[in-house]
Amino acid sequence: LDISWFTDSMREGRPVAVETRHLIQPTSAEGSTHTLMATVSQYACQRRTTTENNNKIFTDAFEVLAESYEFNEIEGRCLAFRRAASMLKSLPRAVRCLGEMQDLPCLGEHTKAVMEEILQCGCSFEVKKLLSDERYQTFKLFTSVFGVGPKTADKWHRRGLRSFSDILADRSIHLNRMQQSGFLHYGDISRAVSKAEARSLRNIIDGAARAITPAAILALTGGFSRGKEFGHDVDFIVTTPELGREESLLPEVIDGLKKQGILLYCDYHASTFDVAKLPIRRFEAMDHFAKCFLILRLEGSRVEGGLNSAEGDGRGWRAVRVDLVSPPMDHYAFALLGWTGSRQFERDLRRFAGAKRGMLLDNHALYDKTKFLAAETEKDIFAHLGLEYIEPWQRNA
Ligand code: DCT
Ligand code: MG
Repeated sequence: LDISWFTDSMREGRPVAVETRHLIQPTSAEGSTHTLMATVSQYACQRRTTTENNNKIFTDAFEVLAESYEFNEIEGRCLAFRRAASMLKSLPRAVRCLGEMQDLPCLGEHTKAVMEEILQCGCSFEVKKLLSDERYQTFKLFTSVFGVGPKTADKWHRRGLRSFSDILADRSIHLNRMQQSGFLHYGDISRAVSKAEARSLRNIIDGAARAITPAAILALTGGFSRGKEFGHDVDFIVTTPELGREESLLPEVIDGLKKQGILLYCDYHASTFDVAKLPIRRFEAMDHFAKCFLILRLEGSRVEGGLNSAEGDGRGWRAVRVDLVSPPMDHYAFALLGWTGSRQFERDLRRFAGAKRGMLLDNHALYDKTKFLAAETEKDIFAHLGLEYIEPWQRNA
């Protein structure tokens, strides 16, 4: 996952004021509104969103605006643009005129104004201005480094630094281990990971886990489990049904990768998960399961059709970001649902659970008041929430 969200303090999971309007509107079921296209829910977990985006012209613009608000730590506006983009991605066709916007949920004054401008002029001048803005460009560049979030980017920007060579030449700057690896492998890890590369990594992790225990369970999560062709990393759940064994599994898998000589970077976090401390009422960006953020060396010879490499790169290998998480088996379904994403789908699942059902959902568990609702599969969790099941490939919200 994107490490910069360690510092992400979004108002995730908490209901916002606008929702009360939907609660008291007798004509709209579950916060839905009728439109020319279909019935569109304001919750991503009640929409089916494939990787086919018919409104890219709007959502690309919204992403620039959301990012800019994120850089400036204006969380509410950032989330408003992300939520609007997510809703548009679920539509079966492009929005063609102003009138069609009126009945769609998640659109406010600002988002509608941007869409109107795009419909009329083909682009948004606010977005154009941002794209050529020096501060936006510098933040974009700095946060593209593994281990650099908006706070660090801001610190460097304030010091007058504008390029990678500025940073690397400044002796007063101390890069942490993650950022050092980020710069070292910049070219490789800023290049997209292909599906074939993800498949090859799956075999590698599977082999490493099974060498430790034949009972090991490996599940692909994140963007690739939603059917994306490319990703910025590859996310897996690695665990075992042998009780308590999952605690030591991850360090042993890491050790195995090291012995193969393919471990380029490892940031391991031991489990801080404690059932006695559930439910966690405060939203935390990171769950408590054992996990590690890795950079692995992937040989081209192990990838069907070869590496997604830069042209003329004759090394025969590339560095790839891989995340592994290891929940205990009785929380497996919650971890799987949480790590499958998308980010917006997860946000809305939690928001829906709270606002519509008075329940508490996170990557660890689902609680109805103080009662833990057990689940073996993702389908069980959707059923507990009274939601229609949405397949992973329909969660690209
Ligand atoms: N996640 C989340 N909330 C966040 C960040 C991540 O719930 N703020 C979950 C959803 C996806 C999963 O973790 C993995 O995160 P990423 O790898 O960042 O997302 P992705 O969908 O796999 O995207 P990419 O294809 O770019 O890796
Ligand atoms: Mg990912």
